[in-house]
Amino acid sequence: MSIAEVRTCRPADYRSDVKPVWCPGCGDHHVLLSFTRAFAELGEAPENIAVISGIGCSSRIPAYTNCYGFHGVHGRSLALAAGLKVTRPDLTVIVASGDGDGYSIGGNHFLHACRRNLDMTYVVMDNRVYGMTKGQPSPTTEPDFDTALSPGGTGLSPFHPLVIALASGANFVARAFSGDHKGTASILVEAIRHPGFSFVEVLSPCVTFRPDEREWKTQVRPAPVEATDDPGRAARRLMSDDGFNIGILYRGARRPYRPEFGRSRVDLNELEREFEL
Ligand SMILES: Cc1ncc(C[n+]2csc(CCOP(=O)(O)OP(=O)(O)O)c2C)c(N)n1
Ligand code: SF4
Repeated sequence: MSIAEVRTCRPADYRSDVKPVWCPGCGDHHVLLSFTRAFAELGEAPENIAVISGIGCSSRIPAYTNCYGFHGVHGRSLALAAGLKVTRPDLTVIVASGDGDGYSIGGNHFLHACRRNLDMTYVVMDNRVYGMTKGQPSPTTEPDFDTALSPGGTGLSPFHPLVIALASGANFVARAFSGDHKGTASILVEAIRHPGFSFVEVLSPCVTFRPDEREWKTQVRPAPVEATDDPGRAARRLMSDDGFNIGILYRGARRPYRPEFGRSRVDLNELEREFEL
């Protein structure tokens, strides 16, 4: 888009008039602020951006922006977004999800979206719990999460989204913290600008069902190392960190999937006629 077409550049210009219904203190309020800050910094007009989501508290985010939005069905945001990006490659496509939506029911789409490497940005607001449905453990919940819904803890190893993204072919991998909304906005700007499938995990506390996550603000820290273009090195770093290093971890150079790769070279009407009895 040319500079002449840039019409808005204040974060408030990207907000809709719908008031968020998130609990007071929910990290997702800050993620919304980071979205609008990032859009303003990019100078992209709202009608050139599409925010696509599934279902969950985090997935309410499209309604709170004035960009194009689609609040889809649980776990299917990436499939929806892929269809949109293939059809409208000119749009900036941002996909918003939660750890339940994106890693459980949507887990298979996650793998293949990384592999497919369409030029879009996937933001997962990870609160390590199913917030909207009142606190069930999610794929990223710690094994000792001991509640009435998971007595004695789950005893299950948490899913490692960043390592899985790297192994599956994501072209940009980063971790952010919602409380650092300026830092999150900068990471989002880089993720959106980076060609191919960019994955940003945002640690976003659920203060209602995980009040312990209020402590995250004392646990997060800038990653002690620069981003690498070596997925193996990035994966080794991730396997040895405690999940609280914030920053861009990996910038890859894989060529994004271009929609024209899949375009049929045959005339479909002709093909249909061939099969007519
Ligand atoms: C097919 C289907 N299964 C289950 C649900 C119920 N459901 C709605 S939101 C949700 C969990 C959302 O958790 P997460 O993605 O972590 O988002 P959060 O609410 O924590 O932001 C579930 C299981 C649904 N809406 N549709
Ligand atoms: S239930 Fe948790 S995730 Fe949902 S709005 Fe409240 S604090 Fe946020």
